[in-house]
Amino acid sequence: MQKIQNFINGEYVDPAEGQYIDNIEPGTGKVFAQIPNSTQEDLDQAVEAAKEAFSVWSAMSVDKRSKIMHKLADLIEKNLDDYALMESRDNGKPLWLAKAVDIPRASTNFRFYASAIVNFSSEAQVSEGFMVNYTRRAPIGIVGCISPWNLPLYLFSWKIAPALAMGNCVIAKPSELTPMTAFLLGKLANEAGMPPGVLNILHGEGKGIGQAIVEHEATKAISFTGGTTTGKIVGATAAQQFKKVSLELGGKNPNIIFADCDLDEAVKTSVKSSFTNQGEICLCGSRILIEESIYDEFKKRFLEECKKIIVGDPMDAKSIMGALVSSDHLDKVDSYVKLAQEEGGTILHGGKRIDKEGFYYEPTVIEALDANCRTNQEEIFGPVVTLNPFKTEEDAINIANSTRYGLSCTIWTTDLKRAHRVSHAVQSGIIWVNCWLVRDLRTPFGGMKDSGIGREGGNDALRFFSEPQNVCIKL
Ligand code: TXE
Repeated sequence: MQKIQNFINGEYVDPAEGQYIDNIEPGTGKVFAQIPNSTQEDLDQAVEAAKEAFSVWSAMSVDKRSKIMHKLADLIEKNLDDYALMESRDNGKPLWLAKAVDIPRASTNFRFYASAIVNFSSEAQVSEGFMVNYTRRAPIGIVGCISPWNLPLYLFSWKIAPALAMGNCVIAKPSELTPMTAFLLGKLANEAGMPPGVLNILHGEGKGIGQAIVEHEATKAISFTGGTTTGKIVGATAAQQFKKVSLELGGKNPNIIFADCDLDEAVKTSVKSSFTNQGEICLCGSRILIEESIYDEFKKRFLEECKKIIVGDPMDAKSIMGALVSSDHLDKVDSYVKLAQEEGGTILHGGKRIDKEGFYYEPTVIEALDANCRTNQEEIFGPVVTLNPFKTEEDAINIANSTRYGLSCTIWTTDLKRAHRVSHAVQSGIIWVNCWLVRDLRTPFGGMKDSGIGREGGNDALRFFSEPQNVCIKL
């Protein structure tokens, strides 16, 4: 069985206290690897390495840093098949999805920030005849990047790429449920020519090494993606030392279908926004709100499409959905489906575990729930959606805004004015009109309300990972 290691100062090393935890393959339910359960000593070694490396990396020309990151992007592309296989075995997602989305996007993240840093310029304000101000943006130093299990390398690289591009050294921790592709990345960072200590990757539990990274006085900024409950702890811990913090948390996203929409497109894309990656994407539209006049028609067509979804072995090209990430998560999803029934919901499709080894669950559609019940308010983060009729545009907006979350929203309409009106009224950081999950990496990414603070993406991320200093010159 494979035993993976931490990556510190450009070398793969065993955890100082020799503790390991099992990593389970969701597709089979069997132990697949052992991962370090890192401790303070491992973190201290990573901090020492990062401190040493910072003077080299931050002083390196932007062009040179950019070239190393482009090389890393090339290497990920070259290793696409191996990486996709690991990601799929580690997470339970279909192999085709890891190949088509997760790994290419990880490479794009490095490529995007390798280019973005070359084009990033300081702001200047000129008060004619009086003064000139310019804002210098310096790297912060050592930063902590903590990522979740649903899109392992995609979200890991989404954080570390801007941090590295800006000239920071990184101590990163992938989720203990999905450590494999982050583990492999160390080797490629070396091959790309990244100096030792610039990128350090520690594995282990969130409450242990994750919390220690946030608490360590050497980490000056924390970028975290994960659950809202954990985000609260991370935010509170970071606040004690006035650290910069970016929190990308959960969602309970509305998918609003107006009667004037292109129904074919709305149905087709709603199936994707409900069940892609087993519904384990923070941007999935888990509450489908449908205008009353087309409710029956939408429901009929949506259910017909749901019946075509094949759930199965992640390695099988025919599987549209694979396994959920863990046995605990499977229990959580199942408990919400039971709760929905207690709350008066009717299961229109699915609603059960699939009787085979591994953590498989049917795509599940539920109706006849109150907008304020727990099933419609709490994040399930699995293949479960609710169908909810609405009467007027105002109703749709009120229901959309009724949860504590505000991450993303999809609106289906052919009325241009309504598209703008509803977009502006919905409290979500990301709005998609007549599409879903379409991303331009230059745009600000993140949520309102309990979905987090701060924005990732484009120059927002480069600003987050830098310390602004205003220089004023009197003319
Ligand atoms: O995530 P956690 P979990 C949601 C989803 C899911 C729930 C819990 O609803 O069911 O969160 O999932 C690390 N200090 N999302 O428990 O705990 C942890 O090791 C520092 C939405 O798996 O938030 C992992 O690396 N770090 C989400 C990362 O935080 C800590 C994606 C995320 O784990 C820590 C995942 C601590 N005290 C879950 N405790 C999204 N927004 O995409 C844990 N960690």
